[in-house]
Amino acid sequence: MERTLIIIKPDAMQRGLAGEIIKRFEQRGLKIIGMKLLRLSRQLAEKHYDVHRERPFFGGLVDYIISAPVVVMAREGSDAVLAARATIGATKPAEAAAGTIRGDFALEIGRNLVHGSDSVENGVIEVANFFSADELCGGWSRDVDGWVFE
Ligand code: IDP
Ligand code: MG
Repeated sequence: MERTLIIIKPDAMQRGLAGEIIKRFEQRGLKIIGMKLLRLSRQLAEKHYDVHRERPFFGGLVDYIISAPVVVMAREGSDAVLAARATIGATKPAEAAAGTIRGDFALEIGRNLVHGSDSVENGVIEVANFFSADELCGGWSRDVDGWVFE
């Protein structure tokens, strides 16, 4: 079962878009197994974006992601990574399709509202970086009528 880490970034929080973004994932049918509000430490932000450490925008990216509280969500399901990325839209918001979160609400690459894990492998790693096991809530599933709680 795939997992993906979603971060509602500081620009989305500042613009009051957290509810809109959560709504879109909920509508999409991605099962939520963890959600919390937190302010990232610099250490966690640098670990999260480690793959971009050598890029010129790294420092600004880390400063930005720690600049305000963010909502982090763990979502689970088959194809969760691909489905979440499709709901989020292209990294460069100008290229993001209308109907995606970035395509509907963003234009600046440095202010693209939301993070989603980019691979199945990274989804598992990123969820583990942000959530302890006892913060994750399984025990529910989906049938044709919607969510079923065991
Ligand atoms: P992603 O968020 O769509 O996975 P990545 O390429 O992993 O995109 O980049 C991580 C984040 O770094 C982006 O979401 C964006 O906020 C920021 N970023 C990426 N490229 C640039 C850039 O060229 N200038 C400024 N910020 C960038
Ligand atoms: Mg990425």
